[in-house]
Amino acid sequence: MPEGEGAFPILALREGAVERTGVILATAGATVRRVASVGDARGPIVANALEGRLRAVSPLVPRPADRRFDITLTGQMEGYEWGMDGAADMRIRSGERIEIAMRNASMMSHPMHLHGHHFQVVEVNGAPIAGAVRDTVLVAPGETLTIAFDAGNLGRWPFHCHHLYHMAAGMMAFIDYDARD
Ligand SMILES: [Cu+2]
Repeated sequence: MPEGEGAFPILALREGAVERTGVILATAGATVRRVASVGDARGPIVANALEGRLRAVSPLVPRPADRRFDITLTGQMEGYEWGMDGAADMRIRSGERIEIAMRNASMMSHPMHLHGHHFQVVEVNGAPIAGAVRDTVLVAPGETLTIAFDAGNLGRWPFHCHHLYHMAAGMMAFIDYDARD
């Protein structure tokens, strides 16, 4: 909150449209004015551009990937089927640097979530970056994004779209540590 007294709208903008909604945080006694539900400008389109501007405070030590998976996110509203082509058999070993390159061939954004690890965004739409460290990243329609992590947490870990209705309709995969570890 800013210093001092006042009322501070926190607005959610509709993507590509003028509608908005939200809450108003106000100090005691502040005058709370009505905020119109329609703004002057359209809300921004959610794409990978913002992600591409982020840089990690504590990035991975740069090194070549030992193993890379190329995954295409697929799906359509008709028939409501969603998929992760190329993610059927993702086996890794402890100590490896892993890269997962994702291309979103569908018309919707997918928040892709990996269990058991934090990963770094290392490529957005073809541009290599030392990007944000996360466990979930949004992959926008028609765009590409690559994540990297150091394998070191034995197990069988879900890697999936965090829209649970996409996950239930096919956007579900697993990263499996090789049993020889
Ligand atoms: Cu999804």
